[in-house]
Amino acid sequence: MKIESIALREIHMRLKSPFETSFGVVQDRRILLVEAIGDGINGWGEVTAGESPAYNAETTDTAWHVISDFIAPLLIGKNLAAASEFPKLVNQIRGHEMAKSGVENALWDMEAKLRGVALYKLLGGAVDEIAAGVSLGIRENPESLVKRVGEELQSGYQRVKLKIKPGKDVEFVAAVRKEFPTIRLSVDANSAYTLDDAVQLQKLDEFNLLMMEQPLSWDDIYGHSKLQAQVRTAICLDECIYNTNHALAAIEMKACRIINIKLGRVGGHTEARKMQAACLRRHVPVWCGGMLESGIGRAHNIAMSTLPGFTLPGDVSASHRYWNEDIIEPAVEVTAKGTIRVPSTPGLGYAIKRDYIEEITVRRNNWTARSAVN
Ligand code: OSB
Ligand code: MG
Repeated sequence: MKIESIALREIHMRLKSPFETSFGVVQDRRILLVEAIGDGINGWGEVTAGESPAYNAETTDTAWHVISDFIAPLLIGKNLAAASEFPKLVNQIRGHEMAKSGVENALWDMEAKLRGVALYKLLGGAVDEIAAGVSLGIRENPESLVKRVGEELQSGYQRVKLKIKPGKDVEFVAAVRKEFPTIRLSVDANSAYTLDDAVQLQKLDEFNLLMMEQPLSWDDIYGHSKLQAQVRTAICLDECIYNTNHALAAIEMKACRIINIKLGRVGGHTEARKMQAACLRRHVPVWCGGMLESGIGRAHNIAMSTLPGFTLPGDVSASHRYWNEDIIEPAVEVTAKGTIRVPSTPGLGYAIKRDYIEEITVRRNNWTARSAVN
């Protein structure tokens, strides 16, 4: 797989409605797309960094910098036997998992197309349909949240996750649980609590939640082990886990009983597969998290969710929940039973709407291998 050309671009997309988490509100997304070309084949990846360093340390702009000044110059002109060789190539670059993931995943799409197989098959996925869930932003009041949950359930979604923060937690969860006593329900605090809040978090135990996601600090695995000993609800780690070693430390420390795998946060498909396999061996369920992705990131999430071990519904939902117009065709849709069918054509399996992408591109950077120019 000769990497003859790399194109990095920033696109602007507006979410249909603002999404509020404990760390802020977002509506206007600044998304980086990576297109890698070689051997007459192209592949697409998406950088899932946020606009500000509030979820993790990366941003759209740090990823632009790291890809432009470090990753692309290393990769251009290289001949890789497989996309899984990419992490070794960029090993000298510390951190910046989301920047790396955007590039690596483009190579996975490219490799799958070169081999003429669907990406999910190349990854080792064994199912052609995945379970879909939704993540609901923080709301003004419990009534409007309950109404929204009802609408999502109507669409078939198999699990509902509620964003919470101090002051907007127990009352909201109680209202939803009262209206929907048997649904699969979870909460996500995005690091909004401290160990001093253990008594408050214990109150969530009565609602039979599937999990509470990342209640404590984004980098504190040890703190979560202290909390997990004090709550009955399974803790799921998101922000804390950016490689397989972190996952193993968390499992050994009993800091969580479930792990959320996000391609961007862990640096791409290669590390995600490794983590998935390590968790499967230890009987720790995993699921695919979301980062308000465009269709390209979503398509990668769908492919990853087919791997064994992804036994819980992910935050992978229909395109139209996020965007008036997605950048892939067909848009991602959810069946009445709350599943997403996995496309079987080579690569990501969706058509890329290049004209629309051009329209919403605000800046670009291109690299071409020297031999390709001559
Ligand atoms: O913690 O899972 C999270 C969105 C942005 C940043 C962090 C998170 C989220 C979500 C949205 O929960 C999931 C989605 O893409 O629908
Ligand atoms: Mg989360």
